[in-house]
Amino acid sequence: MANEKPDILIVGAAKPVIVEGLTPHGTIHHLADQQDGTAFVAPLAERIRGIALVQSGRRLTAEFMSLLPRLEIVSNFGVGYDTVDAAWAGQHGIMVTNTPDVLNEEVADTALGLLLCTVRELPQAERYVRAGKWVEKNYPLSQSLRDRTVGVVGMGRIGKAIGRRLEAFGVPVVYHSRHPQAGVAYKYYPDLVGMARDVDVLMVIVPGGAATKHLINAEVLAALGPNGILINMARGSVVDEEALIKALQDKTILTAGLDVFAKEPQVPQELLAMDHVVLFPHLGSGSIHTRKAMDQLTADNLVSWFAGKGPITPVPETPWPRKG
Ligand code: 8YV
Repeated sequence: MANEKPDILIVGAAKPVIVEGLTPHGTIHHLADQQDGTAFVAPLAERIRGIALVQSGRRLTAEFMSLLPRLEIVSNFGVGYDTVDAAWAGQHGIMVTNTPDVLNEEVADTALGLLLCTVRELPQAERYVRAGKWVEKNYPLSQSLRDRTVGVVGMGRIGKAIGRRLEAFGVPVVYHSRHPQAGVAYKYYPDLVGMARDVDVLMVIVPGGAATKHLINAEVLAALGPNGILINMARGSVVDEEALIKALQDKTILTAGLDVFAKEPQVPQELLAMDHVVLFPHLGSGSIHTRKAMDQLTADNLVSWFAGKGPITPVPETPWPRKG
């Protein structure tokens, strides 16, 4: 069976680069979000050896993966893989890959865009012009980046790319992460509340998942204070959204720029009602250029695996070569 063409399941969006990349190398099945996953895989369960998880509303749980006894690899579209129970996969010999690096610069660009939009009220000013209000009077003066220090929460690959941009903007940067990062000269805060107290902007760019759930809570927001701005480029789960709404309503913090939300694509009515917050539809990596690179890497991980060459970008829970 060594040369058998693998059966590969695409869960979520059947994007052309992924379908075309995989088709010569496997038999492709497509599970769309609206279909019943358990019923769909039942007749295929003994055959499926690979999964591409692509911008899906579905999570790959232990329960779902255990329906597929021959599953070898899950290739996740996106650097964030809170969508896959990678710890369970690792314990059961299933490889998990993601799409790191190819999106670093794009997400960092968007982070700076969101920061500037929020601080300088650029979307509101644009709406002002379109509403014909400029002819009546000038748009009011905004806040500035010039008198602010940014505390980056999470100094991974994208955090570093954001830091480089902020440096070029002449904005002081400090950071918080679980451990100090080698080769990073910015001041390190082991304590997030302590950092929030010292800065005027929190830029959140940590992975999602249980370890960071509600990391940004009422206490952190209170420490950020009435001049503080929260920018979330990470995952909705990282911010306690209820606490954030309350902090914005009570003016505990000044404002927020959000690319991600707890229950996407639903955005709480309370946030929609606030004109001073800036809301993006999770578009951090969403350019044609970068999404194509992510699509390609999603497919290439599977192609490489089934060619016997191992994964290209395994996640830390499923190291390669395998340990022990
Ligand atoms: C994607 C992302 O938009 O890579 C990530 O982790 O958040 C984004 O680049 C997302 O994965 C799409 O589902």
